[in-house]
Amino acid sequence: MTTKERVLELIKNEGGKSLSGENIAKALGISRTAVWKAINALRKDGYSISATTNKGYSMDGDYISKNEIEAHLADKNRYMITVLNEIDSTNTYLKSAAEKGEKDGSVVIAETQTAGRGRLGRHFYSDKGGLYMSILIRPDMPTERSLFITTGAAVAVSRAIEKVCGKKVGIKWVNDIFIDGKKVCGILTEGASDFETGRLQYAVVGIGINVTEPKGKFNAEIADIATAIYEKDVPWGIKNRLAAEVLNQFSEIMKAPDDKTVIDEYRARSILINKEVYIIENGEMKTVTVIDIDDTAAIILKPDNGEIIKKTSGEISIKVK
Ligand code: BTX
Repeated sequence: MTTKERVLELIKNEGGKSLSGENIAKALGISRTAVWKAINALRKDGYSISATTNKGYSMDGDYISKNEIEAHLADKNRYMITVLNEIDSTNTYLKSAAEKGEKDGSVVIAETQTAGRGRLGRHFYSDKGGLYMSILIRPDMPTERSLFITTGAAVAVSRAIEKVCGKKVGIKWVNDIFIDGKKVCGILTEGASDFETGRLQYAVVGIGINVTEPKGKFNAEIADIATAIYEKDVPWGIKNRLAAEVLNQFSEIMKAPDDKTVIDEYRARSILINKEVYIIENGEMKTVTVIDIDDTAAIILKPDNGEIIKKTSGEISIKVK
């Protein structure tokens, strides 16, 4: 084990409590400068280690580590991962990299975002406690099928949360994951298309998961509609296993994202089918009953006193009643 790995072990073993530089140095028989160098190297690796005067170094159990994510990947060669402490938006970052030629499989994960984005210019609150990741893919796919990337990502995140965290989740058409009636994850897929061929140039799939509630609680704007996977007893290092499983599931699904089995799973996880909801279309709100989601991921609705209609995600937003 290197000095860096031994320092990491000691800090992790404290389970979030602080350990002084002096005690680390004594335990490992190294100088305090060597401890300090190891801490800096660990921070460069993406570990979020806090330093408190007179107390020492500590790490929260929900830390994010590139090495640990990679250790849980099924295919070690599929993704190139970058972990950042803070960024405006992982989607903005990766889109700009994609425009400059960044490769398929590049992944950016951040502890916090200062300007996390949702659909239609909406804000996505991204305090510490969440997992904010974007995946750059360059699939050979006609642009009109790109919605299947979002539905595929929703199925991947659902499977990952269930498998790693043991929580039952549902999908709210088209891009949200819910636990117990509240939003725990949002997905934003952005991309560029080649107009001549009508095929996708790239897509950036942004996934924001509330793993724990932020320390200062959710912002008042979302306090009633948002939830986190864990209220307490957060398993140590959970974000790394969760991020890796999302990536594992996503690469499996992306082999054929419009495959009937994926859409069937998406539909089976829907929390809207047979429910009365509000739809918002051109600023107007109506009550409708959701009948089904079809194989193109369009939603089939029955308005009060109206004929059955079909809508795509670009046309309407849905509010759960
Ligand atoms: P959306 O437009 O469907 O949802 C945005 C809405 O969700 C907001 O208007 C607000 O009501 C609610 N909301 C905001 N923040 C949260 C939150 N933390 N938890 C629950 N509800 C919230 C959803 O868009 C797509 C979000 C994608 C976020 C990822 S994070 C990584 C990547 N980078 C980036 O900038 N966006 C994506």
